[in-house]
Order: sequence, then C-alpha cells, then structure tokens
Amino acid sequence: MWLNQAWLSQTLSNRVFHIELIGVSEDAVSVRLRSEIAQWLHLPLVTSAPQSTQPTVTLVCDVRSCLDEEGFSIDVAQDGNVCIESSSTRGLLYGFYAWLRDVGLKAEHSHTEIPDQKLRMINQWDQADGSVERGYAGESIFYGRWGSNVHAEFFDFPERSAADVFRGDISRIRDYARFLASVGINAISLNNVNVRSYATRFIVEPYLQRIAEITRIFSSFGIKSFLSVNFAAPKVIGNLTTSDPCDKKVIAWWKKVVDHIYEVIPDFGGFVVKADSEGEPGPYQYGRDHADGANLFARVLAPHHGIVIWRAFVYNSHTDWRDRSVDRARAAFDNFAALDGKFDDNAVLQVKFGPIDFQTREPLSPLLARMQKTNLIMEFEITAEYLGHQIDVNYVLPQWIGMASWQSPEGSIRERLPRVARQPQFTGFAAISNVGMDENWTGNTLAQANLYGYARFCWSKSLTSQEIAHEWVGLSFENSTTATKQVIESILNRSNKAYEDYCAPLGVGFMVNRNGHYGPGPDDYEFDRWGTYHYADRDGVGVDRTSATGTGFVGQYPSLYSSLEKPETTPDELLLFFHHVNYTYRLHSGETVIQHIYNTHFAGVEEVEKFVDEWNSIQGDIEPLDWENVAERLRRQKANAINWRDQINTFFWRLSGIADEQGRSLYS
Ligand code: BDP
Repeated sequence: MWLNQAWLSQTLSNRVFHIELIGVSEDAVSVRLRSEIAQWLHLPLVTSAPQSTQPTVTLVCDVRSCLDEEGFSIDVAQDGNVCIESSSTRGLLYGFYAWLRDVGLKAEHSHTEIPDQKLRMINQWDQADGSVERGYAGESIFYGRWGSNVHAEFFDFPERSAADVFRGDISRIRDYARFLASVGINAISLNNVNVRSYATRFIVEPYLQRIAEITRIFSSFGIKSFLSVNFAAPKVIGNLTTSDPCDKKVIAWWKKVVDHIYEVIPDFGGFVVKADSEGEPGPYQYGRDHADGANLFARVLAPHHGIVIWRAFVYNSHTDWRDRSVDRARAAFDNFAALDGKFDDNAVLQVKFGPIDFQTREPLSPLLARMQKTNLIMEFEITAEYLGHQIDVNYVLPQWIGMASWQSPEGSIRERLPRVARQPQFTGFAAISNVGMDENWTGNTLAQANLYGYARFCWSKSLTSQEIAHEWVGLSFENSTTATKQVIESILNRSNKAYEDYCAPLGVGFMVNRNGHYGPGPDDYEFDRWGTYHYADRDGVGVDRTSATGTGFVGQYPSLYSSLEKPETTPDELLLFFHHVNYTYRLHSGETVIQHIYNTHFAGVEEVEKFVDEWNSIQGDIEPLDWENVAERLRRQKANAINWRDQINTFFWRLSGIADEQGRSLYS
C-alpha cells in the first residue's frame, strides 16, 4: 500500500518541518501530525520558525483562514519551501498527505482543495469472530485473534472475555487509519451491519473499552468512528421483553447506553442500522415504520451531536417469480419514499447506488433521485462481492463515477445530495471496505486501486477514473519504468468492461453463482424467493419494468427518466434491466441482443487473455511478490471468464436455438 516507510525516509530526509497553530489548541489530530512527522517519518521537526538552509515545509493551522474546514492550500515557492495552510488540524492533515502525494508523483505544485462530499465513510463488515462478511482478503484486522479454527468454540462460550474478541496488535489498524486519512476518509463504522453474537455487546462494557481503543487511533487521524447496532439489542442484551422503538423502557435503555458510550468515547460518530432486512430485526415487527425506528436513535444521539445512519436496503425476500408484477427493484422506494420529511435532522438514510444490489450494471436508485427532505448517503461496495472477489481484476471507478453522474432535476446525483438534505453536513458517500489481514491488504494487489479510488472519488468530482488509476499506479509502483506503469494502468482501465462483458448481459444482473456470488449460475436465482429474475425463455430475455405493461418501477423516477419506458430510448447497456425483448431485437449498436451476448462473452475472455500476456511482459520490473500475486489471480480470472462465457453462451443458445453468426462453438 502507498505510504511505506522506506519511500518516505528516502524522499523526505532533506526537509525541515515546522507547525504553527494560530488560534487553535493542540488536539488529537495535531498531536498525531507532530508525531507523524517527528517519529514515524523520522524527520526533524523544529518548534520555532525555521532558520534552516534545507527546504522547509511549514504547516499553518489558522482559524482565521477562510478555507472550508476540511480544505487546505499548498503553496510551493520557487526556492522549494512549502507552506500548507488550513483552518483546522484535520484540513492540515489532508494537506500534508496531499503534498506527500504530489511529491510521490513527482508533481509538486501549488493548489487549493476542498472536499466534494461531506461524509466520506468506510463501512467495515467485520464480525466479532474474526471473519469478514463478503471479505476476500483474509480475516478481520480488528477482531477474532485466534483465527477461524476457533469460531465454533468461541460461539459456544458467551462468557469469553473482551480481550479474547479483539486482536492484540493495533499496528495494522494504525497503518489502515493512516492510509484512510491520507486520502481524506473522515468516518468509519467498525463492525458488520448484520450484528450478531458478541458484536451486539460492543456498545456496552467491557467490550466498549476495547472499541474505545480502536476509536482513539482513528480519531487521531481525524476519522470519526461509528458502530453498527442490533435493533433487538434491548431484548438480546438489555433483558427487556420488547425492542419496540416507541416503548418508553426501550427508549430509556438506549439513552443509558448512548450516554455511557459518550462518556467513554466523547467524539463517537453514532450508529449504523440495518433493520427489517434479510432476517435482521426492525420496527416492522412492532407495527412501526422506519422513521419511528431511525428517530428513536436520532433522539438519544442528538444531545451528543451523534447521528444515526439508517440503511434503505429493505426488501421483502418472499417475492414470487410466478407474479410478474412483483419486483425487488421497487423495494427501497416502496418502503421509504412516503417517509420523506419524517426523519429527524440527525438521521441519514443510506441508499445503495442502484435499486438491486451492486451488480455489474444497474441504473441509479430512484430513491436517491426522489427524496426531497431527507439526509442521504449513497452507498458503494468496494469489496468485490459480485465483481470478482478480488480474484478477477476489476477497477470499478468507471462504474461509480458513471453512477454518481446520473442527472436529477437538481444536477448530478452527487451534487444533489447536499442540496436536498435537511443537514448538508450529514450527506455523502459510504462504501464497504475490501481489506483484511492478507499481506497485501486486499487479496489481489490491484484491488487496492478501488479502495484508494473510492476515497479520491469522494474527495473530488473533477477526477476521472483514468486520472485516479494514474495516481494509484504512480504511487504504488514508483520504481517501475513509465512503460510498465502504462501497462498496469491500461489493464486497470479496461478491467471493468472486460468483467461486465463476460458476466450477465445488458444490465439483466444476478446470473451469478448462488452461494458465493463468484462465477456463473444462470438460473441460480431464477426460481428463488429472493426475487432477482431474468425471465429468459425461448423467445427473449429481460425484465419489463415499464409503467404500461411491467412492474411500474420506471414510474418511481422523476419524469426526466421517462425515456426508460421504451426500449428504443433506453441505453443499450441497461436494456434488459428495463425491458423484456426478443433475442432478435436490434440494439443501437446494430447488433441483435443474442449476437451481442455471444460477442461480448467471447470478447471478455479475449481481453483477459491479453491481460495475462501484458502482465507477463512486465515481469522483472515490479516487486516479485506483487507480480506473482497478480499473475496467480489472472490465471484464476481466465478460468472464471471462460466458465462464464461457456455457461452463458450455452444457456442462451439452448433456449433460443439461434446460432452464432460467426460460427464459433458456443460451449466447450
Ligand atoms: C448483500 C450481501 C449481504 C449483505 C447485504 C447488505 O450479499 O452479505 O448483508 O447485501 O448490504 O449484497 O446488507
């Protein structure tokens, strides 16, 4: 990962650092800044104005500065001296790392930056037993210090001490916090949204003390910590007979819990809640709605300036494939749209970017485009659940930037979020992390680009996916030749399209393997209660979501999107998400749907074969461990792509009976 000690010592050994705090008192972040510079970088830090002849880096935190609280300016003078200025220590921290990034990229220059999104959040899906839900990079860096072989035993012994639940070694957490701060992340939730077992107790003693230790590390890097909570905690750990959000005893119980949390962690961020979703408890069990549920937490957190982040990923899993009007894509809107304006000021609704579940291609969630009086967070998934498990190279920034650029009547969706909020400072992006205990953090070294890229995407709306890839490659492979860096960048930039090409076609989604969501399973969800169907038959494929003849989903969008009601005005890449068409239907590209399916599935595999050759060509010009890691992953990716190609092509060929125009064999 970027920011290694060797690089820093080598690059910065001839600088002198000086920090000035004007009108600001020393806080955890400024202490961290001083220690980063003095201890970690092993660099001289002078306490009075520098007299040195060596180039000086002066960090000025001045409350009078008119920059946005988190913004900074970097001024590089002709003599090499640098001045970094902000109105807060946090802004200074971001400025310091931004300058380091410029140095790493050999592009030192003067500039001023203000972050785009207010909340730039990471969600950990780490569980108390040390596993990570949908994690593909090893065990949790926070919990489960014995490793997976003791999980069964661990669950059988509820009296296990807090010390047993948390990893002893915090150095990796500190490295992670530093990395996140270096790219401007300012919030993190520390445990999985499905809160089970010991994690239910993280909000009370003795576990809270250990959580507090973790939060202190993040605080010193300017990152606020949150916990995911179990809606049923009053019953599960509070000995109450109900968890009804309107019950006085329940409210009093949560108040006591929250008051104590703030005694222990004064800068605690608040809670993240997944309720009434995929088996989790929630307000519906008590005949209450989601505003009742969220506001319970909002009200006990408000006196401490905390917030509750309530997830909108709620759907009725008992959908029915026999009834074509039933549609999981409608669910978030159906459950939440009527509650617009009913959430308290410090409640935030966290909505997945698309209406289903992080597929390779989805339209924007209509809930994000519709809510007018609610604080909103747009949710992304860095961990590659449906996107190749960090085995397949898949640099997803092109998709995310595309999603955040969808237009609404108030501008692109990323610009809209703060405009419609009750409290603009409680809006932004959140994403599920992809890190674990693996040596390289992310399983596939190239998957680091998604973590880095997510943060840069939160920070600046003007960066393109190629620019972000260029930065990440430049910082991560600084000793390689320009030609090698170009090879890596090129693979990254083409990888998302290649992956989409060999998976489910034209936005239809969910043709994945049912258990792990890796590899093909064309019919795995087709006759399933989870309700994500492609409706392929002998004549055609796709889901009719139009208002006239389909599920009515298109009607959830503002009128700006009425073009999606007709196949001929729907973009090709989303055609099968919105319409059921015959295999011989002609796309804007001129291809028929069936021929497009065959062509893209062959093209996807061919592209992966090129990745393998290109990666072979740079052997020797990057660290052997990194080269081996990606080479091994590419071998597995090629097998996966071939499997997808053959299963999907065979599936559609058998149903349609239509041969490939180019006469290629459709099955192996
Ligand atoms: C689904 C995942 C599941 C998560 C859920 C969520 O398969 O593991 O718990 O999303 O976001 O995609 O809550």
